[in-house]
Amino acid sequence: MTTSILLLATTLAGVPAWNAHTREETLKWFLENEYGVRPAAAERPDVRFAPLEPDAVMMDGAALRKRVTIICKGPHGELKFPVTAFIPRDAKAPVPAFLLICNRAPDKNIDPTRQEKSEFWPAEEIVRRGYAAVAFHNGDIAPDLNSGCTEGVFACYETKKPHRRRTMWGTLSAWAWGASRVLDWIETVSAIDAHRVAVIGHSRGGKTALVAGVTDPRFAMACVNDSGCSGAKLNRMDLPKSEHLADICATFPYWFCGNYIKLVNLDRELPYDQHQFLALMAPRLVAVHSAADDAWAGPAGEEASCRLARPAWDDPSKVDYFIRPGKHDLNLVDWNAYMDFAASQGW
Ligand code: GTR
Repeated sequence: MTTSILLLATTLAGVPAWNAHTREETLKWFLENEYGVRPAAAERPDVRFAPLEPDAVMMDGAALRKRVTIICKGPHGELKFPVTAFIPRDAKAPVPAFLLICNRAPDKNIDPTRQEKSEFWPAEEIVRRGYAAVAFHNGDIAPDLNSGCTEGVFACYETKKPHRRRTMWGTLSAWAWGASRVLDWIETVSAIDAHRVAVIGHSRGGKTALVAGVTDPRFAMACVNDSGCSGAKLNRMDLPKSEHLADICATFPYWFCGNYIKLVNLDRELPYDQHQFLALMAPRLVAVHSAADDAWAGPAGEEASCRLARPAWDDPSKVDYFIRPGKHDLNLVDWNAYMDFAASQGW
């Protein structure tokens, strides 16, 4: 016991306080050095919604399915992407919603027909518990490829240049931007309470859910699942089997802005650490989940990050940390825990 406390104290030596800088300075640093800065036109987008199919009663009468196309017009082009929502039909008042950023095959995981069901998006169970289940596919916003920064939403808001600006938004920021456009639509749906929308994602989607929550204060909750490096995980805690900045920048440099590469191998000397990004969710709700066998994501680093960020909230119960047995995944155990947390907060 004493040894483990000592070990923890040594590994976490030098972690900056969550409030080492002002909120504005902290956000600016994370945008300019990690996730990138969106162009002004993308922050004030021209958005329209068009029905994709007529509304349909589904799930044996329990849900109304809405499908829309979200259309965003940028200075250089137009982006259109589909969204599916299942809304409980028996609610007396507008319901809270969980908005999934789906980073897995959409036909298998967010099937609007419900012929294919997956624990990654247990829409029937979400509806049964009284929440709207909303989902879109990250690849419809920008492809998960190193060439992606010239396609999708980037092609609408950026001119094609041979080199990316050092602070140009990466794909995590682009996918998070997509979640905000879905929230624009949710604000027009009277059956959903737009003041109680949780943005949720797994792994790269979990990092994205955190970026979405931090950059869009309209999200009342962020559910950050197995997000690991550049998500909830603290960089300072050196967990040998976990992903480091050198790994993530070698494989997925385009998820970030160009400046991030400069921080490779500085995991333990950075002026900021991820708990300070997490703390930018305050005073809103945040739930961070880990899986015990997910060494690559570094569960201990995700837990420590929550512990160090928690003082940013007057009410520490608004930061939930949960770890379940098993591997890297988003499954029904996670969903039930996210929904239990939402219910515990009166949702
Ligand atoms: C891994 C990556 C992680 C995580 C994961 C995923 O390969 O190194 O950071 O994002 O992919 O999204 O499945």
